[in-house]
Amino acid sequence: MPREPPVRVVRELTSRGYNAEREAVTLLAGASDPAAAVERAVDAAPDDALTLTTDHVREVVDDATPNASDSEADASGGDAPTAPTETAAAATATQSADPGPEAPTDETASATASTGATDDDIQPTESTTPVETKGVSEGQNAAGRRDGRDARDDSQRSVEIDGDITGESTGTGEYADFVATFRDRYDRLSKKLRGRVNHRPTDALDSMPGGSEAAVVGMVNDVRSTASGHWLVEVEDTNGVFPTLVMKDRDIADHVDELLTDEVIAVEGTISDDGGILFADELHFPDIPRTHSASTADRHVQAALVSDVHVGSQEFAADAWQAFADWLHTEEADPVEYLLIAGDMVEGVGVYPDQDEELDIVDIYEQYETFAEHLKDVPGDMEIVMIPGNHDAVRLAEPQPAFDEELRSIMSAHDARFTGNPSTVTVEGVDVLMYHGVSIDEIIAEYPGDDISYDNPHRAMEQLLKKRHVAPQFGGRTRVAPEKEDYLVIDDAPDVFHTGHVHKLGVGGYHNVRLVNSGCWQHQTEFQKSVNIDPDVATAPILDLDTLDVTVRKFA
Ligand code: D5M
Ligand code: FE
Ligand code: ZN
Repeated sequence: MPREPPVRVVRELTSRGYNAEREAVTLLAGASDPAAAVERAVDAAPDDALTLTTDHVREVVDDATPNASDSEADASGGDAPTAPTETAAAATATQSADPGPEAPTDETASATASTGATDDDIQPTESTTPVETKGVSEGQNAAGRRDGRDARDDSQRSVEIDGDITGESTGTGEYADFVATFRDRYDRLSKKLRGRVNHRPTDALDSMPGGSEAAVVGMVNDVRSTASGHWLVEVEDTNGVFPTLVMKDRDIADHVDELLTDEVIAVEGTISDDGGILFADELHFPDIPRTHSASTADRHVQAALVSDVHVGSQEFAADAWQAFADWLHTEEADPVEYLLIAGDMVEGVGVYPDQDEELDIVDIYEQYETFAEHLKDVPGDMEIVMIPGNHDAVRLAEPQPAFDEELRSIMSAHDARFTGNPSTVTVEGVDVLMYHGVSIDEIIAEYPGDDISYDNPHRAMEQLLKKRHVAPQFGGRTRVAPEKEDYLVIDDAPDVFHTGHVHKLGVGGYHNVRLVNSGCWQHQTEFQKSVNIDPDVATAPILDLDTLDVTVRKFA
C-alpha cells in the first residue's frame, strides 16, 4: 500500500485552509489513495470547519488502519530544533529611552543613559555574568522550584483582567454588527474629543454662514490630495459626512500623513465663504493626555514581557528559551514574579503560504503540548498571563478570545491565566495593555518616511495610543470582527503598553506610558529573510513594576 508522507497531507490541507487533528492526518496518510482521501475529507467537512477532525476523515477513509507510530515520527520531526549557540550569555541594558518629560522613570533614564541613547537606540551595553546553562534534560525541568531563590510570600500579588472579549462575542458578521461596532467606537472616542473643541454635528455645519469658526468630531472617511496639493479630509459623524481642507503649507499638514481611515479625530477651523467646507486650523487626536500619570507597584517586583515563542517552527530558539527559563531560577531573577506573554505561543499551521515547509511539529495540538513543556521550565511560582496572537489556534479576527478549554488544559501548568487579545491586565496596580500587535505592520506600512519602522516598533505603538485604538483602520491587514462594542478602543490610558508580533525589540515611552514591544524566540524565517526582517531573538524585557524601568536581557 503506498504511504503518503503525513507532511504532504498536511501541506495539502493547509493549502485548502484547514488545520487537522494529528489522528486525522495519520488516517489520511494511510489511506490507499491519500490524495483522493484528502479530497473526500475536505468535501465532507462542514463549510465552517477550521480543523479537520478524525470523525470527518473516518467518514471517508476506506481502510483506516495505518501504523500510527510510523507516521507520527514523520509528522512531528521528533527532534528538538537546534539552537544557534551552545552557551547563552546574558547582557543587560537598562532602558535609557526618554519616556517623555513627566515620565516616572525620567531620573533613572538619564542616570543610566551612558551613550545618550534615544528611544530608537536601545542596545545591551554591558555584559554581566553569563547565565549558566544548566543542561536541564527533558523531563527534569525545574518547575515549581526556584533554586537560587528564597521561598516567597505571595500575599502581595495581584492580577486583574479587564476588556476581555472571551465569552462575550455576539457578532455574527452581519452588516448591522459592523454598524454597532463603529457606532460604539465613535461614541467612546468622540467623547474624549468633545470637551476639547466646540464641535457641531456635520448637518449643522452645512447651514453655518461663511467665515464662522467651527469644529467637527468625526471618523476619517477619506483622505485625498487636491490638484493644488492640499489635503481633503472627509469626516463622518452619526449625521453625515463633511469635507475639511488642510492647506499644504500649514504645520498641521504633517499630521495628515498619519491619518488612517476610520480613526476618530476633531478638526477645528473656519467655514469657507460659500459654506460647504471647513478650512482646518487644528487637528486633534483622542490621544493620551500629557498629564497622565502612571501607577506603580508598592514594592520592588518585576514582570518579564515576552511574546512570539513560535514553538513548532524549525526556527524556534529552544536553547535560548531554556537559558531564559534557567535564568528565572537564579537569585538575580528573584523579583521577577510575573510573566506576560503577548501572543504567538506556537507557530501554528497554515498561517502563511508555504509556512509548513518550516514546521518542526505539524500538529497544532502537539505544538501546544511542546510549548507547555517549555513553559514548565519557568519557575512554578510565577504568575503567568497569556493572550493569543495571529499564529495561535483561536479566531484570527480581533478582538481574539482567549484559548479555548482544550488548549487551556494542555497549557495548564502554573495555573496560567488566559485572556483575550487585547486585554488590560492590572498587575499590582499597574495597568498593562496587552495586544499582540498585528496592526503595527499596518502602521509601519502606511506611515510615510522612515521615522516609524521595524527598527523602532514602539514608535508605531505611539500612534495606536494617540488614536486610542489598537487597530484603527478597518479592512486592511488587521482583520476585525464586529461586536456590539468596539473592544479595540483604548478607553483608559494604560501605564504600560505591551505588544509583540513584529519580532523586533522596542522600548520607549509616550506621555508617561511605558511602551514595550517584545522580541521573539524564533530565528529568521525564509519569509523574513526575503523581506529583510532581522528579528531580535531571545530578548526578554524585564519591567520594574515599581518604577516602570525596563532592563533588556539577552539569552542568545
Ligand atoms: O509575524 C512576524 C513578522 O513578520 C510580522 O511583522 C509579520 C511578518 N510576516 C511574517 N511572515 C509573513 C508573511 N508570510 N506575510 C506577511 N508578513 C509576514 P508573525 O505573524 O509573528 O510570524
Ligand atoms: Fe510572531
Ligand atoms: Zn504575530
